[in-house]
Amino acid sequence: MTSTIAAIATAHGVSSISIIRVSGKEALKVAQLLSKKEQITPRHAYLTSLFRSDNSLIDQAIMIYFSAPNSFTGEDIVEFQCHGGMIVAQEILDAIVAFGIDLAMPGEFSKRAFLNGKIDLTEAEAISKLIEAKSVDAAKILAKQMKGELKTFVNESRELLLESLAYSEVMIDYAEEDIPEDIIESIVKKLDALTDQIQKIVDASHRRKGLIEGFKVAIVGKPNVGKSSLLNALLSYDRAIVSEIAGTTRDTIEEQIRIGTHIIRIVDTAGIRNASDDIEKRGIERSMSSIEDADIVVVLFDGSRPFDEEDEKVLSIIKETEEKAFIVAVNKTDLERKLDRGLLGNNDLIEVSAKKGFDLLTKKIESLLDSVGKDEEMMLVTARQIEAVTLTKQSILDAKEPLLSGELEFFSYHLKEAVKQISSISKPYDNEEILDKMFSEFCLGK
Ligand SMILES: Nc1nc2c(ncn2[C@@H]2O[C@H](COP(=O)(O)OP(=O)(O)OP(=O)(O)O)[C@@H](O)[C@H]2O)c(=O)[nH]1
Ligand SMILES: [Mg+2]
Repeated sequence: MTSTIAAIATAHGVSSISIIRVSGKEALKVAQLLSKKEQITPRHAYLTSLFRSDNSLIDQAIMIYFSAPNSFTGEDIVEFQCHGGMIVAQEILDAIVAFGIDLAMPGEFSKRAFLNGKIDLTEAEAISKLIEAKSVDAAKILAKQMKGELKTFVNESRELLLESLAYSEVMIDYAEEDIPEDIIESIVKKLDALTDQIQKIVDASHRRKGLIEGFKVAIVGKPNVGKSSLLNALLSYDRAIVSEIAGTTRDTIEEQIRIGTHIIRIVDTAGIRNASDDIEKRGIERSMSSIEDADIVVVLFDGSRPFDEEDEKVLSIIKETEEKAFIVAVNKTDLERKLDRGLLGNNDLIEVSAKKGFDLLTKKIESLLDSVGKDEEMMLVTARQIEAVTLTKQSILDAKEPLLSGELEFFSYHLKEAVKQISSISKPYDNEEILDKMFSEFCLGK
């Protein structure tokens, strides 16, 4: 028998209310013991006092009972909305545990919802990622996934594979007959379309990963151009040390800020130059890997100094790293201009001053980020989902060769693999271990 579990479902810290969730057979009894109410009607919000087992008062709270199977987990659930803060919710949870109820593991409520058929894995993962989402665009995409968009794609792909499989199985039974050319052609066409679609979804999901995890924006340039000053200005506080000495920043500094509807990670880096100092060299190595890791690189130049060899070096690095989104910005525009912009190539230049203003830069970053999330097309939101469709695609490709050479047993074998892989997105085939791993990444009380 599964135990009854309880957890605080809201974040710790100061808040106006906190929610405690109890799920399982004993949930109703917990509600009765805590509130001292005999009759509790499902889906009715009770304003009630809650008591410890020694009858002392804990808090006044809203209590709602959802009877199985009409609840998130499919089990009996009781939720208490109590006063917020660090203490009350913990006191209520302690009282519940004192009645012999278990503490929930992270993601255990969602796992029960899955096991009881209330949600499939794509919906569970969408819920979990929605909590982490770093942009409004991601929230929109995930809301659609929660409503079953990915589930529908999985079902339709599966149908298509099963149709081809069924045809092949029938033909195996009539081994002496040749398969009509046009039928093979139409199967190949359908399978090609599916693998193309899968590849597009995988590519888009990689490109748009930052919508959920937060895009990374790195500020790079030679020493002393004002990278750390710009970081501080973006954050509105003095996070990084700024000085007129070149080579001040030795290590990368990463912080979160909100730009438009996105929460991004902004990285200040050590100035790139031919350093002789060992520590500075290591810092510069980190600057180079920040360029690799970043979704957008802001390449900063100092407008108050003439273009020099160090600027040249920074420019050559951008040229080597193709397919990255770069923004070329000229800083210190509040000072007299000494930089010959013609030397910066054909790049669009954004003028900023860490001291006087940098609106054009934040607008440019915002528009680049918006363009990534603009079309709310479907995306895969976990490594597990990406792996499953990639394996599906591989199995379909493996199936093509034997189909063309008339080896239908092999074709069927690979197609069955593909069906198994695509189905695993909604329901994994070798259950328990995958489920435990997946749900353990969810947050507590979810
Ligand atoms: N007038 C003016 N001075 C600036 C501006 N931005 C930065 N500075 C000055 O330029 C100097 C270098 O600034 P930093 O922010 O430390 O430069 P950095 O690029 O981080 O330098 P490293 O960490 O050495 O690579 C400091 O004296 C800043 O006060 C600006 O927009 N206008
Ligand atoms: Mg610096």
